[in-house]
Amino acid sequence: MKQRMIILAGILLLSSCRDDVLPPQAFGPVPDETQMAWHEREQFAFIHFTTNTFTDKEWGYGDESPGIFNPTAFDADQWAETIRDAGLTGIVLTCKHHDGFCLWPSAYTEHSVKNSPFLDGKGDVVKAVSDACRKYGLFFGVYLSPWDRNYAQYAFPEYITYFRNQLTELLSNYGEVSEVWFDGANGGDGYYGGAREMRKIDASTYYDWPNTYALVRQLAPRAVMFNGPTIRWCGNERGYAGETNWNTYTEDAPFEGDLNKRLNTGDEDGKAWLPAEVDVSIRPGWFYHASEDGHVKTPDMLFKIYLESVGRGSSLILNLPPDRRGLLHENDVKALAGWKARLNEAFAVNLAAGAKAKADTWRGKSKRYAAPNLTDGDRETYWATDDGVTTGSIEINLGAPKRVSYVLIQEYIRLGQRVKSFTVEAKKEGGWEKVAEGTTVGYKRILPLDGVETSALRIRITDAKACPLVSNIEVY
Ligand code: FUL
Repeated sequence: MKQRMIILAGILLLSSCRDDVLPPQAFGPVPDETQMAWHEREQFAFIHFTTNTFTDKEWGYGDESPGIFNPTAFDADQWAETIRDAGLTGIVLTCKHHDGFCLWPSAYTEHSVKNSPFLDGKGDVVKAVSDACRKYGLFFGVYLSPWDRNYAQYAFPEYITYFRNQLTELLSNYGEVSEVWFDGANGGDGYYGGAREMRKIDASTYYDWPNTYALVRQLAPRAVMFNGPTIRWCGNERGYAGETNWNTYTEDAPFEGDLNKRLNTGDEDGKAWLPAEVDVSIRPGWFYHASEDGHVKTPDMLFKIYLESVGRGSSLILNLPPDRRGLLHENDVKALAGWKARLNEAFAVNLAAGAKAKADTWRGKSKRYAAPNLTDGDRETYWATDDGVTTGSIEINLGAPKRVSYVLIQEYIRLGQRVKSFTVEAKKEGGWEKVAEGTTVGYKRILPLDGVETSALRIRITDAKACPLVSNIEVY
């Protein structure tokens, strides 16, 4: 009898483990590995530093003497340490802004640090910053302005070779580069080797971008390209992604209307995975101006930016402009520390970690796609529904009544972005009460809940482009 029981239990166990449920197929465009790594970097620093720092300008004309570039207490370690401590994951440095001045001793121009008093012309800001990034565990990225107001041949074919030579220097001599930032600005007039004139180019043809992108792919295969083929601009410089934010976009679709708004929300049925990066400065300007020392964004303002960028499925690039000493200013350092404290406080204890999760439906009734995957802390496991099922309801049991201020949801975007709308409900005496709702989710969505008291939350996916795949739910 006992033996029969054991055999029966064995058969039952085997049949419950037998799992021939097919995994969901990718739906629409999906991120490649470089884009996936970019999503996971979440928030990072931008550094704007050049002769503008010393002329008090935002856009140098290109006739600035390299002699004015002279930071007196330059310390890239101070930047990197501050940035790491603020929870930022890397630095993208303006190696050359529109004025054409190079922060590294480029072999192709005299307009660089090599002709400045900084370290007697022996300095290399790009090297110092890339070294500091490695030392503090940060990724390193380069901004190389396509528009160059110093170079005599700008607007002529020769400049394209010059631009690529400089890109080659940056991508060959400073270790791994994870992001290349191609600014879209093209103002027209400039010094241009003394010509001092207006030069117009057709940005869509002049730069021969496909070949430059190929060069980046060859020299820095793991780098994403901002305002290029892998990352799009979010359409504003005020620090927010669209409340609806699709990672998909069709670059060459005929379009009339508000392009910046479209960049902000993406295209629901876009042909390519082209997620939006949110660029914003901690100060009103991109470069340091002493007159803006009193206008550094507060921790609360930065926190709001975080919720509306990273919290809407984008990555945030927060600009921190070093001052004339070559240091991040005390006010900026303080604001960053305050912001980090604010983040630590808001997201201190994940009330959903290991919490019981159940769903009204899951793929093939297989354990592999069941609700416990949502709270297991493993981003490679996910809850999924059957093909053709585009709604579903998930319940997270918090054990006891808790005060909840944020719900964080992540889609398993490796197989495409799917969720179109969802609601969050809190369990109340009389039943479920809707406390928040959203449209897209994407890599990460954070919804503020206003401190609701509840012992359980229900997340209902109310519409999706294909069967939803959700990898993670956190509750704070
Ligand atoms: C803009 C530039 O013109 C600004 O100076 C700054 O670099 C910003 C990030 O992008 O297009």
